[in-house]
Amino acid sequence: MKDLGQRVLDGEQRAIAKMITLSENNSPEAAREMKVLHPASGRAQIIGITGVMGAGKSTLVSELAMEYRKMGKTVGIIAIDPTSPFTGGALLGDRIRMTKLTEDEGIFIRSMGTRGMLGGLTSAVYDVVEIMDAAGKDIIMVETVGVGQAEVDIIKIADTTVVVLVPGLGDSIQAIKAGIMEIADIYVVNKADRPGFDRIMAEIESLVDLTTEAGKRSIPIIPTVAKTGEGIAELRASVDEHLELLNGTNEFQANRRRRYEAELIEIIRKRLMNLIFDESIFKERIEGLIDQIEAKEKDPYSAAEEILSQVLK
Ligand SMILES: Nc1nc2c(ncn2[C@@H]2O[C@H](COP(=O)(O)OP(=O)(O)O)[C@@H](O)[C@H]2O)c(=O)[nH]1
Ligand SMILES: [Mg+2]
Repeated sequence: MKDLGQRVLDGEQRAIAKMITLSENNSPEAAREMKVLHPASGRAQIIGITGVMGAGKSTLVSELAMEYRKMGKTVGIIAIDPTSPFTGGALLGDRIRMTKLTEDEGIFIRSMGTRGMLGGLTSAVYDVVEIMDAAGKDIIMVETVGVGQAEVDIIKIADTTVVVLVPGLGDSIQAIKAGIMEIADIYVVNKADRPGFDRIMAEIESLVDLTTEAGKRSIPIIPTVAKTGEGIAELRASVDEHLELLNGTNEFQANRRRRYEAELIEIIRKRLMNLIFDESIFKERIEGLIDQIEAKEKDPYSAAEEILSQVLK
């Protein structure tokens, strides 16, 4: 039997799934096999899809995946779900909806919870992108729910970020104002079949007009009806156009560098946190320090310095 890493490089679906699970569980085997994958990564085109819950992101991702399959490209999909506070498990909805895609060998889908990183992308997402990339997926789509830090984190790994908006949601413009706007390479106005479509189109158009600097690329706005596949071909063309732009300016390579930077920082952060908070020798020390902080015998900064000086010595 070949090693797991080698089987991932061969694009074996079951090996990819196992590798992702190992990496989510921070297993030492994952760390070993990830080293085998790195030389083969960095080729995939990464598309981030973000927007509020219910905007139709999963539907859009499924349709876009089928569009890329028609062109003979292989696709990896990472759906980042809000974590249930009660079970810590990812919601199953997306996965069920996507089952029609799972019979296709050219598509690999993985749902991940957001557990682990307060509001941010689950830390394993960098590994999962690296795994799918090394496994030879041409396109990797990362779907994330429109709340908080995850949206901002996604630009660290996406070549093209698609922000999905819908009519009839009073909060769409607010969501844009809250920071989604800066990360959009393409706007999609989905549910173009619904009332309020003209209004939101006009809102986004004037927003784009207002924010586009003279002589600069203005962010495309693509209307879609994801449910029927309408506008998907146009979206695909717009994503590819953006990729060409990136390639023309070496931005694609700069994105790889940003992604590896995020991955490196994440690995170090994870290892340090594990070392400090999981090792039993430190656990007792930390409990003792918290007692002292509570009793005002020590302040948190001095306590942190004590722990760090032990780790770094
Ligand atoms: N009317 C209409 N409904 C849509 C459209 N696209 C998706 N939906 C529906 O919107 C709901 C939420 O879709 P989903 O893809 O799960 O949204 P997500 O939470 O953003 O991933 C589902 O019931 C979809 O069938 C569309 O273009 N028009
Ligand atoms: Mg979804």
